[in-house]
Amino acid sequence: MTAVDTRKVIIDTDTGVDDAMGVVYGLLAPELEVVALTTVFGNMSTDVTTENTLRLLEEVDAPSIPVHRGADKGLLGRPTFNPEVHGADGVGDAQFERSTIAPAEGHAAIAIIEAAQRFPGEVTFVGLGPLTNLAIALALEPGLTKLLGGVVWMGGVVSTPGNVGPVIEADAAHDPEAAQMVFEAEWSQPLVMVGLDVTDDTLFTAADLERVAAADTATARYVARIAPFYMRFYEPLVGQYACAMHSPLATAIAALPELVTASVSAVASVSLAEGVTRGMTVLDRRPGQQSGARTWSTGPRISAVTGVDRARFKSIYLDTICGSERS
Ligand SMILES: [Ca+2]
Repeated sequence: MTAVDTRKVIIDTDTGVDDAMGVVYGLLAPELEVVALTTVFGNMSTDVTTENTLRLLEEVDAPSIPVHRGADKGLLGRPTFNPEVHGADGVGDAQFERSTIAPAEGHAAIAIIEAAQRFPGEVTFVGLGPLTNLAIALALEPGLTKLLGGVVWMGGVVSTPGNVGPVIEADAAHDPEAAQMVFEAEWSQPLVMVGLDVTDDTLFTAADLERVAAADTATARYVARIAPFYMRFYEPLVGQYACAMHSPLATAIAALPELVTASVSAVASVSLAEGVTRGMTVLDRRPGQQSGARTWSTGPRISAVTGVDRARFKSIYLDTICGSERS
């Protein structure tokens, strides 16, 4: 084995099934060092997502990773939850016992700022839910744009259908104002958006579940326990017993940026209007804007992922979760 350069990350999560599947990968990936987990509302209330995150750490025997509780509603309020997608407990009705570990002191937004100040330029923020905690941190410490090493976000969609509305993705829809604040910030590296364009057809299949269920690791046992409910939700949507690997793919891209095979560099904004487009991520892809021949929009560009090496990702993800050597 060759030594791997590790990247420090904070994973901000609204734990949920796919989020949990992403977090456990983050904990095991040799390229990543998880300095903290921060929780946010989204799939479920922050009480539930925090409990699920703490319980996850116990299940996979990583109880020393600090978990900081974060925002329980968007900047403009009105939280809504998705128990029909993730189960009444948010983790596939897996019936876990309550966790015995407590959240760490301090709000998620403060934890993000403190970690970035402690390791300037070294920490990547990996967002798996609404961007509320990062937006609050940015408002409290505008220098965060330079202190963080990068931002990778599972959310939004460029040119494929939405999920919680015709053109909107759940994490963007949960807090459009926060996403807009984060998009318009001048990050030291362009924000990497891992949206439905690439996550919707990256599937965890029945065969994958079978392999994970047969593997003898705590993480594999945990994933095999939470995934079935989510797979049943997705079954009529994708035409097979399988689920989208939203958060696992984003977490893996934070670890292995070379998994990205195509992306769009564009100025991005979020629709804040009431109605069917609220939360829509809008990228300026007009002719000339990409080449610089015309500057239709000004401001920081994001890098929206539109292609990934899906086979490589799946292989790495499953090997990691199952405790196998990477093939
Ligand atoms: Ca999420």
